[in-house]
Amino acid sequence: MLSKLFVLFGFIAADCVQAETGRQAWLRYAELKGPSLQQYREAIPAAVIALNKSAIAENAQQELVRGVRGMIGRTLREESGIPKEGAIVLGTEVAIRAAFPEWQTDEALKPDGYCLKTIRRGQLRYTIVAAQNDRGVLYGVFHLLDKIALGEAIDSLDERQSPYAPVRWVNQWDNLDGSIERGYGGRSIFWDDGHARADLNRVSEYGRLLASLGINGCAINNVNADPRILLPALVPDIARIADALRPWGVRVAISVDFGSPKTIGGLDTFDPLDARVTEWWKSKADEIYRAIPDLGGFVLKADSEGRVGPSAYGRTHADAANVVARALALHGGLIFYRGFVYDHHMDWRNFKNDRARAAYDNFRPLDGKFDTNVIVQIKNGPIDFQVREPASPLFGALERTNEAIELQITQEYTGQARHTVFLVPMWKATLDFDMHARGDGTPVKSLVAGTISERPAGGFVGVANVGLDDSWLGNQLSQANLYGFGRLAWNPNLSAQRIAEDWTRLTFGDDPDVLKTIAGIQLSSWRTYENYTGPLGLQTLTDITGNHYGVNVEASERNGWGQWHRADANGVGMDRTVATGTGYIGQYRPAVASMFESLATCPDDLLLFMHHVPYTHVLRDGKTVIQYIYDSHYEGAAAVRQYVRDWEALQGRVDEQRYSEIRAQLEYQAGQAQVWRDAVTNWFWKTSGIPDAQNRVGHYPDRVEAESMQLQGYEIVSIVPWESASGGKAIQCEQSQCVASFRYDGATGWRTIRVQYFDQNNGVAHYSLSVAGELVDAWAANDGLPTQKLDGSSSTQRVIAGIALRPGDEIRIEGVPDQGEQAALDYVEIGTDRE
Ligand code: GCW
Repeated sequence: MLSKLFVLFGFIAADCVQAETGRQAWLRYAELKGPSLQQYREAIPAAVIALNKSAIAENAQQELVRGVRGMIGRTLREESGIPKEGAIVLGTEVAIRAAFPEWQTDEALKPDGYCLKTIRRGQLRYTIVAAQNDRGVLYGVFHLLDKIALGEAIDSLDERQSPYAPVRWVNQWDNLDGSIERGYGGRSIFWDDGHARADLNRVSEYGRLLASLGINGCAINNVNADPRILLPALVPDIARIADALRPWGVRVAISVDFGSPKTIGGLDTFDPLDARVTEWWKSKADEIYRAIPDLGGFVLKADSEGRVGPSAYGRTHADAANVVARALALHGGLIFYRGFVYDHHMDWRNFKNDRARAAYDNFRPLDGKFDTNVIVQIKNGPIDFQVREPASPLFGALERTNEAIELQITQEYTGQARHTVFLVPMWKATLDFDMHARGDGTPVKSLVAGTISERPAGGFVGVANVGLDDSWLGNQLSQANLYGFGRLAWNPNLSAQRIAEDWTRLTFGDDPDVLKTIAGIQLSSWRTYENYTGPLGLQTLTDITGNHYGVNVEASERNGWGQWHRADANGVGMDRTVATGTGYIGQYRPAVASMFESLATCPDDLLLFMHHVPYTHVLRDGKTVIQYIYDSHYEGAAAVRQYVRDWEALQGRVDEQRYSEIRAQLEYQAGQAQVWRDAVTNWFWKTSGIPDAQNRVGHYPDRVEAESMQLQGYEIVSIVPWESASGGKAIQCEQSQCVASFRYDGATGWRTIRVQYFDQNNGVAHYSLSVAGELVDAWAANDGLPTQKLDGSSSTQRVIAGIALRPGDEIRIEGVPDQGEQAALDYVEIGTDRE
């Protein structure tokens, strides 16, 4: 008893301390207020019974107790039989039917599906959570708690829910050393220093978040797999992680390296058709399944980006997938074979070459040759998680092969969690896109779920990459992407608005202004980001051979990676037409292909992905391509500035920690959006020679370039790429301290001073700013931006509002470098206050 109480209080105390760090995400169970609290207090029975005994069922019951205690302030009594009072009863359909023979249903639930039903016996009211399996019971409990959190009535329930697809998985690109490839939320929750972490509490917490969304599988290591994952010494580690996730109904999978039979297996080959290799995979699978009988399976990235694969022996992807599949089949395991296969040494001079063709060209000829427990895991678009891509044609081309769509929750090319980009609208655009695979009515979602062709497995995979940070993903608002992925995987017919609103209410509460502002930011954020990073299907104009973060318009050109946009003096865009281009468009079914092939019907949002056009080509809204590029960048940057103002209006209505984290994030994003805006617009101006009709590009009346200031110690440097710094130049300090100053020559008034400086990750430089001899601000360049260079990735903005300026005032910035970080400056802008 004592220990039970201790656990109870420990857990309540821990809850309070951690309450608003973001770690509880959308499962905060914050206390309800006002009349709804009273209603639930009246509606909620006092007892709960779990009819089935299993770790998952136990968790379901505990979760219910926890949620009701948090939201309603009532502690449910755990009973073992149906009491003679109202109660919440949890159980599988079989168990519920035995206890409530009067419960009739015609329609069978699918695996993981559940039903919430109110059954009345005289005066007594029982709230039933019935499911096909234990996992479904857990999902039903989460759904019941969601309803309470969202203020929905629970006294007369009659609801059935079944998942849209059997596969609802996340992948983690975690390395065994604890780093995460493309992870922005801290170090791995799973791994550290070559082994599973000693403390796997965060893994259990993650399992709870996943279960609340109906996610039922998780691959726990990078698809760029370290072959050591298959060493016998790692099996107990995998087993421990599986133990932490199992009570949440989440099956573990591992990513494997196709060369393993040779690298760690002692064979001299990994040829998939060699009998010794077949035997090796079989005994390896047996060994792992002995320790983890419910392992979900393997994920395999082969013949891609330097990974070995079947091509080493002239074998096909089907040969490779099947040799592993057969080893797993005996244990009910699946193999997710990644469709992300392409040549990254393509000759860029050949205008018929096209990376976008690769997935279809590689996999279409193999349709029907994969075993039934193989799932081809296909990225949403044909390139690589760019800010906008068309749906991969491969979705419509495989008729006899299981498919899963791979969506990237972690924001690799979409701002790395430093920019708020809610990806659900983007994912929905693909999921709802009709591939015309069997005439009309075959949207991508139905193809991946196998509902069209009755394929046995398939569904949704999200690359999540959560880490140890309290925010999980590195940005409080980015959590909505994990949430949104789960909701769509369960039901892709939900609207983006519904998902954004549910998430906001669960995560931040019910204040209507908070809801309006956050949902408003989220729902417009993808278009906003696209506007300043790569509109019209240009793809993200980032440093694609480097960190995939800052702006670098030409990084995609003249190399073998194939993310070309082919912008030159005369025009822009990849010609992927059948008539004159790479023929990529011909990979779609005729109805889709003809829509993309014709300039008259190709959507403007994908125009430059499909066609090469002159800058003067006129879009549907009457603008030329070049003017659209200018305007969209100004609109995008202005929209983020507005997000900051909108957010600031919420001060005091959102808890302090998350309020200030999000304010800082949005303010940073506003500065970066301006860097992108200026870089891309200047690059296209210089390249096309066509000026901005509104005369904004290249004209910055509020700006004082650092290189034109009075410099003491600072020296002028050229920045590469030139477009990532204003005027192509910046100043840097190679001494112990330097000064840059100038005299303000504008009108008297309250002003906001914006200092554009560089924050590399190789030191912590310090800056101070004084006005007319008075120190008004000092700051450290201590952000962990992903570069050591002076470029668009490190360029960042300090905003100093509320400064009274008079003509002739000296504005003086002092920079103190640190360990190679040179306290560099790009420019200062002086605007009217709060501009
Ligand atoms: O988007 C690219 C990433 C790689 C990743 C690869 C893939 C895990 O830049 O980091 O590798 O895709 O999806 O395999």
